Amino acid sequence: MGAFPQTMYFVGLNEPVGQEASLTGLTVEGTLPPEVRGSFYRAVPDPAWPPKFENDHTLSGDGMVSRLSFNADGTADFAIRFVETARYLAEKAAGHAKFGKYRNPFTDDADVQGVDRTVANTTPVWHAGRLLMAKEDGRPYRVDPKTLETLGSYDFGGALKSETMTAHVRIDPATKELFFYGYEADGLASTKVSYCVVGPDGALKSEQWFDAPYCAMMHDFTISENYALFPIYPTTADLERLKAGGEHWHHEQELDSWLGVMPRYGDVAEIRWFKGPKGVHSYHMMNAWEDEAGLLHFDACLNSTNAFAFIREPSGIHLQPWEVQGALTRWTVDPKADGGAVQETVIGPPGDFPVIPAARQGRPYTHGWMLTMNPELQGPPLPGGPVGAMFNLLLRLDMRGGPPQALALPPMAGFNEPVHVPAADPAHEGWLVTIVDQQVGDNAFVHQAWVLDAGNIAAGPVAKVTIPLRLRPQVHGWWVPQAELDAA
Ligand code: V55
Ligand code: FE
Repeated sequence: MGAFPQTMYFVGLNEPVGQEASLTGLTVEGTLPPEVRGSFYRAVPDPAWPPKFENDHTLSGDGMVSRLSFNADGTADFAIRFVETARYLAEKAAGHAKFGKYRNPFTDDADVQGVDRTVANTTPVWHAGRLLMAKEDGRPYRVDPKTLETLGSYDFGGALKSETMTAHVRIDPATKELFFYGYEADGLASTKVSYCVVGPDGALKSEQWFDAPYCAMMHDFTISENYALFPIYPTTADLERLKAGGEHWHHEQELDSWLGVMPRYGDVAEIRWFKGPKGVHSYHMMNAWEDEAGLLHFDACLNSTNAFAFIREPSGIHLQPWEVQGALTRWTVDPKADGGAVQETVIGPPGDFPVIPAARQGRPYTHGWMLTMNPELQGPPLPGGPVGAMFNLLLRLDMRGGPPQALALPPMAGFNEPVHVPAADPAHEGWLVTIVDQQVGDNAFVHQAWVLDAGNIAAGPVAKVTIPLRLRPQVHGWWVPQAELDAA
């Protein structure tokens, strides 16, 4: 078979690695806070084989699950393995790619028609003692949290009807319930969306289906204490286009966005649709919460269009990356109203990968962290990731309006999405753990895990671990405290 395409999705930091590894006893430099004991799981797309199509991109990469464990003796372990999906195994048996374009099974080899084609590459989700590797186009794969061995496709013990579960779930900090949804729940380009609640014991308690206003890429959603909120942005799928061998997604700049709101334990028939601006798009929401007056606030990293060039370009939207406008944006609605328009307020800078403490999920919150591009950087950002440049500024935002705090990286270095680790003292904001990639020479990279004081990120890392391997950029991560791993 051929080589990987020499496009930005497969060169430099994005060059496929495909190397499974297990390292123990790595040195932790600095002072590791005692609370940072457990495992940081990461989902890393990494195509095992050169793609069938030259225009392939990051999101099709086979999922690898990675674990960075902080041990009792002050050392760290690192491991990474492929998720052995049905697709990965079929291509491994053949010795080359058999599945075609991103989310277009009509472009697959005839002999793999009907084989589960998800790549489980987006988020490691930990709930009720199970680790699931999720991607929005299919059901998750369960993996062993210790060995990272693949245990198979997961359907909640046969209970789940939906063919999909997205990679963005929400866990209520009080009830420990898992809230999730799946779009294109009964097939390609369908408007059917499943909405599910899983008990703290891991049992699927409810699954309801509703129709979205149109078939949209519903990458993330939110819950508040009393509501479930489903944003719809106009990145849309079309079955005829797929049958003709086209792209799964086109962005439609002239189509309305929507926010669907329902009581989180209610009936999907109660969903009220609030209208947002035309053409906007968000991958990730920071939080949703209710104020004392009963208004519902929905805080998202909103952009003027889809952030991914490989979605914009086939849609006829030709923009340079810096022409995409963005801001952390609040949509406020009265959940008791019968619909209407969202009230929009800019509350923060452009960027993505918002993080809050798990304990503030769905509640009013005082601080959030996110990644952005440093407007003052005197040198190039590090090329990599699905957008083409890695974020190089970490921000701590004061949601009450105080000034932000920032940690900047030098040119040719980038942050992956941090995870938040709570501190024992509730007055302490906890810790962030993030992988920092730095280019140090011609196709030479250093990858380190940094542990930061979440309340004082500007001080830089309190501890660092160098991972002596080539690492591809992650998508999302998850922190699992050691006590939860021991109990599972
Ligand atoms: C995203 C990532 C995906 C995907 C759809 O980051 C959207 C957004 C890694 O896979 O399939
Ligand atoms: Fe995501």
